[in-house]
Amino acid sequence: MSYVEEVFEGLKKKHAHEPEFLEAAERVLQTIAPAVEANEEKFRSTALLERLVEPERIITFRVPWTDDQGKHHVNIGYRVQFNSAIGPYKGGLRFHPSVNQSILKFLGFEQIFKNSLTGLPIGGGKGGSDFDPKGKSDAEVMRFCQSFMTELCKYIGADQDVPAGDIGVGGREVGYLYGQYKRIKNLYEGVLTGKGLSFGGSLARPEATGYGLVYITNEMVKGAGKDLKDKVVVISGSGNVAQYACQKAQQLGAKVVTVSDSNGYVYDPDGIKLDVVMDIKQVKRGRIKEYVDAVPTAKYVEGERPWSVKCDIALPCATQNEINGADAKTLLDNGCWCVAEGANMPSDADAIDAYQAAKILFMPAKAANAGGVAVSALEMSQNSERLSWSFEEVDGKLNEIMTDIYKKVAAAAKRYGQEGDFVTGANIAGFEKVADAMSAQGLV
Ligand code: NDP
Ligand code: 2IT
Repeated sequence: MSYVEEVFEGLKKKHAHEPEFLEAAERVLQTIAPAVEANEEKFRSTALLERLVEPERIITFRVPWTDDQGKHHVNIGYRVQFNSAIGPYKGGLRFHPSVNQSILKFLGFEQIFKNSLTGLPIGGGKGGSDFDPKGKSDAEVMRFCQSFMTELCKYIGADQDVPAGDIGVGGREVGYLYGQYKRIKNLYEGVLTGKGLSFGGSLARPEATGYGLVYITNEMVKGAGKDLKDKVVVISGSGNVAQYACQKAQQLGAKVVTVSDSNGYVYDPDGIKLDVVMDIKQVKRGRIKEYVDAVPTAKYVEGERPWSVKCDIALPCATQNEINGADAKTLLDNGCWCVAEGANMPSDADAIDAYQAAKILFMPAKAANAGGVAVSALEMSQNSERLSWSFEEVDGKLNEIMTDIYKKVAAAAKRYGQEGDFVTGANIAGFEKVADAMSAQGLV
């Protein structure tokens, strides 16, 4: 058995009850195999892969809070501090009822390689809670965030672990979390990113993931001798990533025809009106079906995802495993020739097999959505030097970083004889830097 297979077999035995984590680990281990084989002796003798797949630390805690009726509730809070070889743990917090240790380990594991690809000094982590912010009042969300941070603050810090947003955690939540951290620790430091502009946030952080996704998609499309002008784009989700992916795609001349949420999708053949989406999601905190109230010519399809809509480019921006093999086949049958992942692990293994068999352009999440965490790292830099950069400066750096990631990923794929296979390219390019740092730092 190869070293990579051995490590994966061991992982399956230890963590049989963590399907999402095993799925992410298997895919990474499989694709980095050629890079591991090139250094097998050294990696095996230092148990490098065994260390890579085991988090440095997982913190789990209870989060008690009271609702507006005075009823008491308890949720579970987590922080997975996966790998600090190249910098402080860095990664978002997810508040969603589906959150469990397996999902956070998969996200934390992916984050290691994503953060490495940005070229910035950030390690990998992820956290969150099974708390459901949907339908909760502001006061309830605030009390929950305060309780969550009362425990989490013991384990994080500007040079230790810097959380940010993810599903269910946006500017409002980051604000409440930051306030409570400062109150308890009496420290005004950049311990969270995605902060408001009045207290140390970075311009262009809200836009960063969606913009970055479109910047790298544009590079990949240009690499194939095409452009985004007039291309039909299907987007899933209608949250932070989806909204700004839609905005940048439209600015580059593409026509975005769908957005969705967990209840269904909207198809607007004339092009999605982003101001309507933003009003529903950012102001009213409503459901995407309300779109058709404002735009009666659009269609709302309840209970389905948008993958049956004919498109050139698909940008999944909602959640993991939202495109399965059958969905991928539908996309391909309808002529889709490019998929780039705004969400983390939105395509399942069958879907990726289908894209690769059809040889379409495919950029996996850890490269495609790295713009968010990259600008988070730029927010950390601004906080350290106690300065704020202009929107143009941050956005310009984001564009450079995404272009650089595209080049790195394409070059690594080519180096291992897999030209155009950006899955292999992203995993190997991300892995190499982390492996180098881990090797240099000894058995820790
Ligand atoms: P938001 O909470 O802002 O939006 C999430 C969107 O996805 C909502 O439209 C939500 O619908 C939908 N969604 C969530 N869960 C499900 C589900 N189980 N089934 C169907 N739809 C679902 O989150 P973000 O936009 O920040 O995150 C979206 C994705 O992007 C996630 O995979 C996240 O990990 C990833 N990501 C986010 C980054 C960031 O900077 N925010 C950076 C890199 C990746 P509903 O309201 O109905 O739940
Ligand atoms: O998945 C991700 O990269 C994020 N949710 C953003 C993490 C961050 O620290 O900005």
